Amino acid sequence: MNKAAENKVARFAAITIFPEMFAALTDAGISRKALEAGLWSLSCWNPRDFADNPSRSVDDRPYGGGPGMVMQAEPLMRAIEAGTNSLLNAGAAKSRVIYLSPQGRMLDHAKVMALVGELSTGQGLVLLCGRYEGVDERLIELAVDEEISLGDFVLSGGELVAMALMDALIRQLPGALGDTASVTEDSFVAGLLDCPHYTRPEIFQGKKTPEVLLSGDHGKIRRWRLKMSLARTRKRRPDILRDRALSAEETQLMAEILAEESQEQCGEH
Ligand code: 9WO
Repeated sequence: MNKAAENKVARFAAITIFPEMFAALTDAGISRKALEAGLWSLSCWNPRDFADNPSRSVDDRPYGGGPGMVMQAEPLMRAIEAGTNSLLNAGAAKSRVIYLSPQGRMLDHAKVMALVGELSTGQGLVLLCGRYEGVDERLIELAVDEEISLGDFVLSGGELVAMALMDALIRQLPGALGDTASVTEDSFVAGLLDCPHYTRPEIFQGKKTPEVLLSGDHGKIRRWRLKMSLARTRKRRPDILRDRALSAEETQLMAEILAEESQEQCGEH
């Protein structure tokens, strides 16, 4: 395969003591389809395979005491080097190591698109999945380029976060979704929350589908959806609207929303 064609593959390497977890990504849904289409590749590197003790342990007690165990730097470093080399040998132009941890910068849509851009230039991503109480800090200083968080909570390990990140990236790869419009019209792409969705039956447990969606008037439907997105974002995530400029149409819709809201309040009093 020539270099240009190789660069179309988004290359991942995961550093994990639970490689079998990644079947969730390789064996189901859009990510599976995209894998079968050759849009991405994953190799898993188990630190246990790089341990130098017969029991293949990769953790030890924390210096300074305290509960739990810490992942040792040595087997992790060897696994990261093996993963990095595999990406480069497979045709990646270079690679970066990302550690999934609650200490990282929070992932958002802009970051997802930036990483998709890096992958499309042929840069591989090595995803370091921690376990136990964490990873020896010196390994992070020496081998990790960036820490990424999904939010302010703690899981049992970084694998589910690595998979969530990969899923967010894979669905943005050109050709990953059957309907490419559904990627661009997605939640957050317009910088707003998604609008509500309805499908058959028209009435479910007495609750009707909004009339406008049955009207066939596509201009009206588009405006209604945008208005619902604005109203939802205002109600649930006002922080998003504070950071985002509104178009002329959005400003007009927002005025309608505010007018309807103050009318409702009058009715309550
Ligand atoms: C476990 C623990 C147990 C007792 C006291 C303190 C403790 N801290 C941790 C901990 O942070 N464990 C982490 C598990 C170590 C790194 C991998 N793990 C992880 C990553 N859990 N949650 C994430 C994560 C990553 C990105 N975004 C959200 C959560």
